[in-house]
Amino acid sequence: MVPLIFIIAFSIPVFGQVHTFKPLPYSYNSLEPHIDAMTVEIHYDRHHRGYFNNFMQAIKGTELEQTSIETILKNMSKYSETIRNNGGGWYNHDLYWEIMIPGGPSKPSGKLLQDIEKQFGSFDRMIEQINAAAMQRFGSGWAWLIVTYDGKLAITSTPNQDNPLMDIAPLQGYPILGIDVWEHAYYLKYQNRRADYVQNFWKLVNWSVVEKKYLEALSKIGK
Ligand code: MN3
Repeated sequence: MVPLIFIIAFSIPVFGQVHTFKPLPYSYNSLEPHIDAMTVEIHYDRHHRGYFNNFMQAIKGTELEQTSIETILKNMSKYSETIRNNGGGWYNHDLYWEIMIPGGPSKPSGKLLQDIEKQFGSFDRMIEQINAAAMQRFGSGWAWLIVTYDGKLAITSTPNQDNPLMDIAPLQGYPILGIDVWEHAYYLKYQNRRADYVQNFWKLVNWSVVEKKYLEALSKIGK
């Protein structure tokens, strides 16, 4: 019989792991024909995994190994460029894959739909504004639908692997949907045609996941 104290001591490195690289929630070809299998494979297994590994390397031996990624992002002005780029890259892609789970409703419903209509006039007008943010982002970055800390839906865009949780972002809040507009997200299939990729992205969004994230964000800010 192994004493309990040893079980606990040897379990900590596994169960105490704050940061983990999540499996892709579907197969590489699940987003076809809108996003091709090779793009998903390279994007997830090279780019996304690379951000995670570089982030883990950058925080090795520091207290950030035990700090949630959300807390790290919210205090990003204190940390290095390497942690900013790779911590952001890891977090952003987790959200990106999660909201594209195939087979969900193609439009929001319930409170999210009501609040979209209140904030933007209609669902279609919100999509137009997010598309504009995605198209206007020069070079690499992201377009976002967020919940600001006063509980409003808003659209914003960030360069590189920044995101709206970072205290250096121009408009801050909880991201509930993000479009990756780095060329690595679309170039194999769409080449320079970012607009076509962005249009097709909407065919993949699972709005029940976005709605769940919306309600979680509201509860985090006490709304
Ligand atoms: Mn990417």
